Amino acid sequence: MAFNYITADEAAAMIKDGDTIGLSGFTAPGTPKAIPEALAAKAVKEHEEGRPFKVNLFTGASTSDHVDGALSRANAINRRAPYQNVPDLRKRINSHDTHYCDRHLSEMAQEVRYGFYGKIDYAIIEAADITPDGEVILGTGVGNVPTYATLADKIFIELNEALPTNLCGMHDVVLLQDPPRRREIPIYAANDRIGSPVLKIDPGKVVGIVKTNFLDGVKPFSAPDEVSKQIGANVVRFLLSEYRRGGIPKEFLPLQSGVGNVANAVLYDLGESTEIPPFMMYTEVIQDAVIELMKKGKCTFASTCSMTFSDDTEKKLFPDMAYFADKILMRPAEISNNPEVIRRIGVIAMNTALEADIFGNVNSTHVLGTKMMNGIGGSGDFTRNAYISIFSCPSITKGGMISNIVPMVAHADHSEHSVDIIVTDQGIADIRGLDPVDRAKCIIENCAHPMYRELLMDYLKMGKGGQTPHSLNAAFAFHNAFNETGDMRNADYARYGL
Ligand code: 0RQ
Repeated sequence: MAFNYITADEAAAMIKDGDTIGLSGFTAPGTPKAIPEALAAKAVKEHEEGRPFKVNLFTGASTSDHVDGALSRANAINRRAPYQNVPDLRKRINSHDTHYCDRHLSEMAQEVRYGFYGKIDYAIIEAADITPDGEVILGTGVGNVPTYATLADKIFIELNEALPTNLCGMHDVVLLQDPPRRREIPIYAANDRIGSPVLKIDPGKVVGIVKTNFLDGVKPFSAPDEVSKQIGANVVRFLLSEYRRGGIPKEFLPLQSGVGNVANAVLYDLGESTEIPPFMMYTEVIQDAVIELMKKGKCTFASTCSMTFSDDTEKKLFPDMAYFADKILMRPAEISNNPEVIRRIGVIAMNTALEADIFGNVNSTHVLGTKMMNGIGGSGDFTRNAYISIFSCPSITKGGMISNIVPMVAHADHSEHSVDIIVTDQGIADIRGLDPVDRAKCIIENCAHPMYRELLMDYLKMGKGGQTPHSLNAAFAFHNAFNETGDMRNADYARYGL
């Protein structure tokens, strides 16, 4: 392959209004950085000169300010999938400037291959290295790049010189066959490798290589606050009691954990536990805390879609990557989040809710039922298929004006049929095997904040019969009270005739 080095501006100049672009990566790691910024600058110029310019953008998951931030500020994203978490893009989505299609992360690649999203014009791939015959050593995240690179008409590569070439060997790149020819995925333990260490692309499709030099820009997490610590301690208390009673096998099970303060607190407490044996992770993202667990020998292996490490950790880790080479595998999202594998190897899933209702349904995405926060991400892939599905959230938010436990969620991402355990700072509700009324009592007593328990219990008592005793006219009394008075404690059932 002739290495045709170009600038990010030259690459952006080739991309036209209406083009569809697939990016490598998953969260900021592995995601291209220079061409999207140049594209945003081009969009600003086009708009100033009165011409329309928007692209459709498909990724692995969230990206970074280089991508979703810059392009949203330029109002240059028409259609976007499958997950995002950048404030500027959130605004565009909620004002309908950007059409956001929020999908389960494990499904995006196959749906693109099935043709549900139209054709891909360009794939932009971040690489740590590339061989003349088109073997790409990917960066610190994979996402859906095997599919985007295969389907795209043309490819740009961002060769990121800040990445160590000894990332080689840490990827497990696979492209699944599509029905009716798909076979089982031969992963029987979290550390089984099934694919190639490199992404093979058609060198004839590469129109240009842009040299860059960026760390991934992930900020370190701040120390968990008291509420996160309490939630984390409750999750670990549940895992320990389940382990002691034999509900989790002696050798333990692989863990999936989200990102953020609670996930950090859980991992920290698990690391401190002398009873829980060393474990593996089968997850979509690993963060700094996992490195500490690996150094301690507590986490022996992590299958992931990306290494979402802070810049400081990347700086320390990159020279020492060989130590982690047999402890981490980065795989495409349709493998890291694959329902078949999650169910087979018995992953314990731990995710975060915005709100949960008294019957066990969970809202992960829509603030007060209407405003998109981030998206469902991989939470559905793991929750629906896990050995045990745990959701956590604080019992109250905004100083108590919001109860995170409500009569009925204002948007449902995970249903009562998939959710096993709900944890808040107040305690643990184990709702496995319970009928709806018993689930409601368990959640109210163990998870709701004391200031909301009576209101929730009254709602349950006023229920209008049936197996799930909702009063549909008052089901959103909490949300209506917040919208009208700024405080859910003002929920007034009398106005609904109860
Ligand atoms: O508002 O920003 O104004 O302070 O929502 O709330 O408590 O900081 O939540 O950062 O832990 O994210 C579900 C969004 C939680 C995330 C969600 C307000 C609150 C605050 C944020 P402010 P927190 P977190 C694993 C799998 C879906 C994807 C997923 C998420 C803001 O975990 O995106 O699970 N999950 N992927 O004040 C109104 C409520 C509210 C509320 C909180 N009930 N009503 N506002 N807020 N609860 C991911 C990976 O592995 C990558």
